[in-house]
Amino acid sequence: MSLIETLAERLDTAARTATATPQLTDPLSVEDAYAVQARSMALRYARGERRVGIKMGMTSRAKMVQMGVEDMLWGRLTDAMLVEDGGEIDFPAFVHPRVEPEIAFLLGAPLGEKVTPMAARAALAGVAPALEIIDSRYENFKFSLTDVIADNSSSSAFVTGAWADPATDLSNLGLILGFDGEARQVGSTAAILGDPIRSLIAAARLAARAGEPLQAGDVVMAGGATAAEALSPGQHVRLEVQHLGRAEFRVS
Ligand code: OOG
Ligand code: MG
Repeated sequence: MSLIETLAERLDTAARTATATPQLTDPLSVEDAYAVQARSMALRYARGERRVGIKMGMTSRAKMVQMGVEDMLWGRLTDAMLVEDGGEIDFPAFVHPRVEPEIAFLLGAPLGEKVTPMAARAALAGVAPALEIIDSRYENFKFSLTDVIADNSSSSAFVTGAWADPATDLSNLGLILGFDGEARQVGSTAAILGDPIRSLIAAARLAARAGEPLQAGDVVMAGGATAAEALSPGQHVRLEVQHLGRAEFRVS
């Protein structure tokens, strides 16, 4: 078995069994790390999961500072990661889950490698407040850039609120992430590359270059607008985004 395959299986097993694994010791290029990610996703697809979109990461200063990773990255989302708005996540199914406030885009048309902000907006069918549940498979949630890319950029679950008018200006909307009615993070969508639409444009470019261009029906998660917060059983998590609405879930 090649190194890429061995690492993909190791990370897939860590995710499936909710067991932390040590950081990778083999020196990987960014390209190799994405090859590990693609291979680990192939294992999921072979078990019947379906790719439903992609998530962007490290698109805000707050996330870069919290994780010590400065480069934008991306990962694949599958139908098995989608949690219904108002639904529940099962705490024991995760290693050490955290939640972060995001914006989700729903595409109504494909997007190619080079798109203008106007073309990106025109391709949208909806925008929504969204919560990403990230769960690094590495011990202590510590990783290098290539470690986290290989680990599908910590993707584990996501919740999207009701889809709102895609013409909504997302450049500076206030947001509050709350646990049990108490604010934990307060921020603005402006933290996401100055305007989350830029994250969508980057997603279109990266997905096209990887040979899987964004399609109608795909969901794109723009990346955390604030630092992520650790989850514990029993919590009720709610995100409110100005003019857009809310998204929520419970941790069981
Ligand atoms: C890596 C994933 C980053 C985001 O929104 O920036 C990410 C991590 O922080 O574990 O999802
Ligand atoms: Mg995220």
